[in-house]
Amino acid sequence: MHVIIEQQTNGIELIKISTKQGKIVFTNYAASIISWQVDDNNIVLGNAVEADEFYPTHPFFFGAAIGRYAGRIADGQFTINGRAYQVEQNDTPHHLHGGCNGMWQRLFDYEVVEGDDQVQVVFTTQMCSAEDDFPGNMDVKVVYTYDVTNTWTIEYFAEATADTLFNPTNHVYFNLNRDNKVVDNHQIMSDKLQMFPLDESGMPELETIDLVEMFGTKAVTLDTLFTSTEPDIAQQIAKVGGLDHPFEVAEGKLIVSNRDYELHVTTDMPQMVLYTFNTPGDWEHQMNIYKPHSGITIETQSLPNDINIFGDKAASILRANTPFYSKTTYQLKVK
Ligand code: G6D
Repeated sequence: MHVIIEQQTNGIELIKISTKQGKIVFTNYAASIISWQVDDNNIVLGNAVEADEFYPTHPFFFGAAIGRYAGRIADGQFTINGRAYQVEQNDTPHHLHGGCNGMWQRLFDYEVVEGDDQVQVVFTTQMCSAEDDFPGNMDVKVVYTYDVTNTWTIEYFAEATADTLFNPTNHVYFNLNRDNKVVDNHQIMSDKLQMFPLDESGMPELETIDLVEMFGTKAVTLDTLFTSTEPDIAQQIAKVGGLDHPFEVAEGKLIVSNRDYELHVTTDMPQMVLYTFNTPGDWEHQMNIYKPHSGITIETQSLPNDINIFGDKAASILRANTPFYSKTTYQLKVK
């Protein structure tokens, strides 16, 4: 294992880790993953060359740690212990991904811990109620481990001073294709593929669509979804131009694959949002080289807006002075 730190401007540092087969690059900006090359194929979207210009500017959450809350909260409003809170409506009229003072917009402190078969990067930051209007201040630690089995592990640790919400994720976009063509050829596979439809306001509804039953297979190609004439699916795909939907999979395990690779995702979070980068045109910038479906995110998290759906039973509630822990792994296997 080999680690190099590269300093760019704006306080941005790149942490470049390499093994015989793989190279992964993280940055202290939003504790982001910037690139992940296995056999010289980069499987994540990002920009290592101009990271210092790119990351503080783009609006797509590339590879960023997201928090306090991944996904939308309807109208930015929620109630905990009978008290109503209003957080930033940065995705009018909703709250999205922790708002403009969220984890995706800050420089983290970090420490590198080198072992024989793995390297860990321990990122830390503090979230303050005065900055983002969520209740309580919170210490957050995000630990990335990269090892010789081509596995990237994310562990989240947090503790808050008041009852609050915490629903972290990572917004990495994958594209397993060597030629970087769109991800429509990627397959999603699990014993259970339950898709949560979105209502008119973009919030998940609880009557899930069972894709395994609908398509009679545990491995569904994205193109099959995008061109499906099943009314329930066609309507959902048309609504957002692809996938931007929560899924529940069997035992938190999902495999995303193309002809050459299998990405094995394992999580202890209850759901995951699959987003196929449907509207990259929203950013007019010379560094925007993306087209719709250039990548797919697998955002392991609890259901967006869960606090307004399940109330006191929402998985995203974190009680005061109670440690939070969650783990997600992405392992790349060459076929
Ligand atoms: C997210 O779910 C959201 C999308 O709707 C948004 O457009 C994207 O981040 C940038 O995953």
